[in-house]
Amino acid sequence: MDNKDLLNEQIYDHTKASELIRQRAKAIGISRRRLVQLLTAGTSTATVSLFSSSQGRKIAQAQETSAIVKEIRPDWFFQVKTNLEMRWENMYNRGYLVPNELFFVRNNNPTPRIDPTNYKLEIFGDGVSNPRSFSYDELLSMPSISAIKAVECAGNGRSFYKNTYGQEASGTQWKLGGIGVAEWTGVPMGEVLSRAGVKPTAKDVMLISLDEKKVQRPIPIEKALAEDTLLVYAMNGDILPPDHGFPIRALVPGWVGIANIKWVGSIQVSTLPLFSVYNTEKYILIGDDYPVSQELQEAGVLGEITTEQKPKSAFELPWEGEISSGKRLLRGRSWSAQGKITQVEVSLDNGQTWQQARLREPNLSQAWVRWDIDWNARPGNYQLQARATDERGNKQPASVPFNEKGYLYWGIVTHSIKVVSHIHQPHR
Ligand SMILES: Nc1nc2c(c(=O)[nH]1)N[C@H]1C(S)=C(S)[C@@H](COP(=O)(O)O)O[C@H]1N2
Ligand SMILES: [Mo]
Repeated sequence: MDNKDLLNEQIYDHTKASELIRQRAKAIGISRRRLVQLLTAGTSTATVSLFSSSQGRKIAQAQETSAIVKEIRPDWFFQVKTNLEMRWENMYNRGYLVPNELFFVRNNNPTPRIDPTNYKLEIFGDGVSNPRSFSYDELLSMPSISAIKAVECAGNGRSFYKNTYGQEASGTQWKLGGIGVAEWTGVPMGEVLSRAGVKPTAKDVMLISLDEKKVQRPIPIEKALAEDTLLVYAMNGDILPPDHGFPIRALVPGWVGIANIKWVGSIQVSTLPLFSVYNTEKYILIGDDYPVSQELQEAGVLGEITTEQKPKSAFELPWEGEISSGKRLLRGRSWSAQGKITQVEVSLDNGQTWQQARLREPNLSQAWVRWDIDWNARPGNYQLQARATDERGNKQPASVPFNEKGYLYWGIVTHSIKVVSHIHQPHR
């Protein structure tokens, strides 16, 4: 395989799955062939249990009160446990970037409070010849770049599986606010790794967090050394806020949200494949309509591992409630991890008729595009829809087949809105 291929998340995940099987088979002292025989002879439940012991693992529920540092205004966010979903209507009055205070938060554990004066980023493992650590000040003094990129949760849009199939996928029931775009400033990860003497034989890089459960997930060395993979210390021109990973988080552009590890405390560089539950048990597409490739099937893996996100669209409107009648710009945004958005169509009548939306600059790859149409909104009930196409030709479909964990929903979403006659309000 060409190493360039490993920049593609899906190819990397396939590679990982085969490696995992070989490793597990070896660990329990049976040949890979025998393992495959055992697995294919068993029921599918047996296959699941090899890869998903998550039923047995009960993640302690974090105290809802102290889990998040930023102000949790109910008009800014929907809160689900330790997560904050952005309310899209607030983006109507904003620019391209999501301000830090409005940016969604996806926390498996409470936000840790880290003192930057004691902070050390540890680089270790057999893939570096000069294992060493970096202080916060050292990182800040290194060459840095800024990149405008989206971070999107793999489960963004999950609740629409229920709307479509009447069956709830497990996990946080995000509508479409599990995404944000920011300008991230940081040191290229490759710069840090090269100062630690990264070896040409290095294969995988594990980003390990300082949070309570030490959330960690590997990326291939190829992605770690990519020019826009960053160790971030600033967000939209401010010091990185605690909930978004202060003092240092990873930015892994285009890959699912979980790749962007927050509060990074150490980085293991290995010449051998590395694994974590975040790419072997979670983030897997399981369902009747998600046939497993021959390769994975032979390896005994029950589902494809989640891959790059496809296009989605959201209106800058509240999900419930009313708007007043009159001429307005109906606005929204569309995005795809697979490239720029090339076209957005909008329907005011539940998909019967469509019109082209105007795309507004900038339209950045792995971020999003703002768009609008003129709308003379008359009183009544509307079923708004938007469908985007990206430069790879992915066009949002009417629906997306169900998968148990509810990942990667990119179907067209119906946004009901009631327009009421405009009542003149005196100036306050
Ligand atoms: N240490 C750590 N990093 C993490 C997470 C986490 O729970 N712990 N959540 C991940 C997930 S699932 C997502 S979608 C993004 C969300 O980034 P944000 O909270 O800055 O919006 O962070 C990722 N990084
Ligand atoms: Mo996520």
